Amino acid sequence: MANVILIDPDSGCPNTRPQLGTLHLAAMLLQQGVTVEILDLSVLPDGLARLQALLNDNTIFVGISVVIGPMLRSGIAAAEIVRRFNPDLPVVWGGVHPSTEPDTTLAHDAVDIVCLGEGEETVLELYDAIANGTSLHNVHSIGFMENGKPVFTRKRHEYFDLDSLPALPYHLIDLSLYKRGKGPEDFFGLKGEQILSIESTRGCAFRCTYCVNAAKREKFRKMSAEKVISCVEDIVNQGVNSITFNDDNLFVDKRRAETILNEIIRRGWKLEMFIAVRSDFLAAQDDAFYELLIKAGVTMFGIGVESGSNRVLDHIRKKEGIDVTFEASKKLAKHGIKAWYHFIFGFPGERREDLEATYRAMYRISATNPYAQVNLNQLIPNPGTPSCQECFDMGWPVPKTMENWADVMVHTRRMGRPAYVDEELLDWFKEHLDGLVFPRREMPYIESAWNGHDLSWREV
Ligand code: B12
Ligand code: SF4
Repeated sequence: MANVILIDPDSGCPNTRPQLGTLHLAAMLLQQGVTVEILDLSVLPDGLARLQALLNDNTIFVGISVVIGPMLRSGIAAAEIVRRFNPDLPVVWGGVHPSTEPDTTLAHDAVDIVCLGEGEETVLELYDAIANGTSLHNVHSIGFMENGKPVFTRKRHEYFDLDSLPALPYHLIDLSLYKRGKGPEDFFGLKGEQILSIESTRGCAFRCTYCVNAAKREKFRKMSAEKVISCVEDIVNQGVNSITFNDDNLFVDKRRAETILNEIIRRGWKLEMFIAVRSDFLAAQDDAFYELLIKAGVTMFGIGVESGSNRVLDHIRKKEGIDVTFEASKKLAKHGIKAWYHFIFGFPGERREDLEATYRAMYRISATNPYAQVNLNQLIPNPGTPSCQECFDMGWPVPKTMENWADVMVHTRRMGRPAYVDEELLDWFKEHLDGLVFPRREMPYIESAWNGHDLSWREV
C-alpha cells in the first residue's frame, strides 16, 4: 500500500530505459521510510488500471513526471483517474515542463501542485507537509492555487548534492519490461539487451538560447568520480553492462572524466556507454584520450551540432563554430567511435542559405565519417527560453493551455506553418529533409532528393 505513487506518463517513444526522475524521487522517499510505487505508462499497457488498483486511503499524493509533448496528455488521463478516486487527493506535477511553464500547468484541473526544478529535497518537504497537514507555504520551490490565484513559494537556495543520492531502487521496477526487442536494434549505439541510465552532472555551463538550460538557469554541478563509480557498480550488480549517461554535457571536467574511465578499466567491467558531449571538447582531445574512451567502453556519443551555419550558431549562442564539429568528427572517425550528430531546423530568422549550410555540414560529416549518424529535426520551442520568446515575437501563437503544449511537437512537425519559419523554407525542408536520419549508407537517397537542384555550393 504505497504512500506515494509516481507516474511516468506515456511518451510514445521506444522505451528502453527506466526513467531517472521518478527513481531519484523514490530513492529519497524510501530512505525516509515512505512507501512508493512507480508506474511507467510507456511500458505498462494496463498502467491506468494499475493506478486505479493502487489508490487507497494510505495514498498521500500522486506525482506525475513530464517533459513537453505527448506525455502531458497521458499525465492528464492519469490525473483524471486520481480525481475520480478522490478529488481531494493531491496531484503533484514535476519535471522539465512544469518547471519551465508553471502557469499553464497550474491552471489545469488535473494539477494541484507544481514542483519547480529539482525534486529530491522538495518531494520530502512536500510529503511531510501533506501527510501532517501543515502549510504548503513552508515547502520550497513549489506552486499551487490559493483562493483562485497561483502562489509560488520561496526558491530553494541550496542545490541538491548529487553525491548524497541514495542507491536507486531498481527493485521498484520490472526491468524485464525494458528489455530490447520492441525498440530499435541499435539503440544509442548500444547492443546490450538491458540499458540503465545515470545522471552524473546536472545543468550545463552553457546557455544556448533554445535549450532548457537557458530557461532553468541552474548552476552546473557534478557527482564526484567516486559516486559515479558507485552508480555504475549498482548497475553492474543488476547484471547490466549498457549505460546511457543522461547528462546534458558529461565531459566538462576532463580530469574527472579520466578518473572515471580509468577506474572502469581497473575494475575490469565490460561496459558499453552512450554519452552526450560538445564538439569543442572532442575536437580538443588527443589520441591518448580517445584510446582511453575506447578501452573504458564508450561506444557512442550524442553531439548537438544544431546548425551548419555559423551565423545561426552565433545567434543561438552555441559558442562553437561548425569547423569544430568537423574536427571532432575527423577524430571520432579516426578512432572508429560512433556518434549521433543532431541538427535543428527552424530557428527563428533562419534563412535558406543557413539551411543549405546545415545540409552541407550533414552531408560532409556523413560522407567523411563512416561512423556518423546524422539527423535533422524541427525546433521545439522550449518555454522560458530566448528562442521561444523569439518565436512568439515572430507571431507563433502562445500556447495557452497544457493541451496546447502537449501538441507543440505535432504542431511544429506536422500541422500548419509555424509563423517563425519562412513558408518557402518549410516546404523545402518537408520535401527534402524532414525527419531525416542519414548514416552514410543512405547517401544515395539523399542524392536523389537533390536531383535537379544546383549542388555547386556543396563542398565535401
Ligand atoms: C532521458 C530523456 C528522455 C526520455 C525520458 C523522458 C523523461 N521523463 O525524462 C525519453 C526518451 C522518453 C525522452 C523523450 C523526449 N525528450 Co527527453 N530527455 C531525456 C534526458 C536526456 C534525461 C532525462 C533525465 O534522466 N534527467 C535526470 C532526472 C533525474 O531529472 P528529471 O527527469 O528532470 O527529474 C528531476 C526534476 O525534474 C524533478 N521531477 C521530475 N518529475 C517530477 C515529479 C514530481 C512529482 C516531483 C515533485 C518532481 C519531479 O525531480 C527530479 C529529480 O531532481 C533530458 C535531458 C536532461 N539532462 O534532463 C531530455 C529532456 C528532458 N528531453 C527533452 C525533450 C525535448 C524530449 C522530446 C520532446 C524530444 C523529441 N524531439 O521528441 C521527447 C518527448 C517525447 C514524448 N513523446 O513525450 C527536453 C525537455 C524539454 C521540455 N521543455 O520539457 C530535455 C530537457 C532535453 C533538452 N535539453 O532539451 N527524453
Ligand atoms: S544545448 Fe548543450 S551546450 Fe547548450 S546549454 Fe543545452 S546542454 Fe548546454
